[in-house]
Amino acid sequence: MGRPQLNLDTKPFVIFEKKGAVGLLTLNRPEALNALSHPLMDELEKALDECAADSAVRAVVLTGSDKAFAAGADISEMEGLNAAQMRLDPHLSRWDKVATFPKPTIAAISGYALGGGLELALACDLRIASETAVLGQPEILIGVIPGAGGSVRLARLLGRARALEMLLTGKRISAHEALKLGILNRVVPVELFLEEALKLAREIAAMPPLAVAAVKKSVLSALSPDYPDYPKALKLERELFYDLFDSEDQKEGMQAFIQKRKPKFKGK
Ligand code: DAK
Repeated sequence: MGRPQLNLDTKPFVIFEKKGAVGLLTLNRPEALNALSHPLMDELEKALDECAADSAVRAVVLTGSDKAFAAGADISEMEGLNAAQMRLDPHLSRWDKVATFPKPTIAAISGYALGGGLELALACDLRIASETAVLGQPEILIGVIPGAGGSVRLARLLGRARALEMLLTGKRISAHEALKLGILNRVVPVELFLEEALKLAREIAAMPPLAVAAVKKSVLSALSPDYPDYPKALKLERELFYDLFDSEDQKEGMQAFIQKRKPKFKGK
């Protein structure tokens, strides 16, 4: 693995601030466009645990910088691993923590939300974006597929044709396209995206907590009868994702990214 397992920097990779009843979590790894490394996700997990345990926190806003919400999982940490190693890596279950978080979560997105970054936003309950946001699941361009729910959640949100177009081309889409597709709740000018998300979070945080929890539980369970195979689908996606780490194309795709060159795929 290319990157250290600990945050050896003095700055936190996740800044946790309490804004009244709202927990604001800001991803803070600007030099790598908030790529979701092990140390960053460790800190995110810890901050989420604190928010879950603190009854004064009634809603959570997850954000990045104007330039990047998050450009994906950290490719340099994954590129050399095989499928067995990926399966053993506890890092990858952290996305589930956001998806199953007991309090309402809002992603405030600006700039890049790609790969695992978009999956993190899709794991949140609501999504507010700036006009400059760029969303996509580019995993196919580096020889893999989404592994943290992207293909399953987009299929549910967008339907077969539109999800497959995004996933099979790896194409990035604008905030306005994403709004039209139903991925986002709303799009606002860049200087307002965080304030808009905090405003919505404050509104929800002011609602009765038990009712908020009940609404969230009810909506999540209301979706499941329509998708009886949802957990199975997530499991299948993850297995397919892991298997790709035994392919030459995954090595080539990720090495090419790191060496800043075009990959040559062989279908092997
Ligand atoms: N990983 C590592 N480093 C990254 C990165 C990433 N995903 N994205 C950007 N960086 C780093 C770049 O390497 C560069 O570092 P230096 O060269 O300066 O050291 C720095 O951030 C700035 O990036 P660029 O120089 O590339 O900046 P540009 O403005 O030219 O381009 C870009 C921005 C976002 C278009 C480009 O950086 C890019 O294409 N990034 C990669 C996007 C991508 O492919 N993302 C998907 C990664 S795969 C799972 C959970 C999650 C996942 C899988 C499984 N389970 C639970 C099973 C997720 C997988 C992924 O996300």
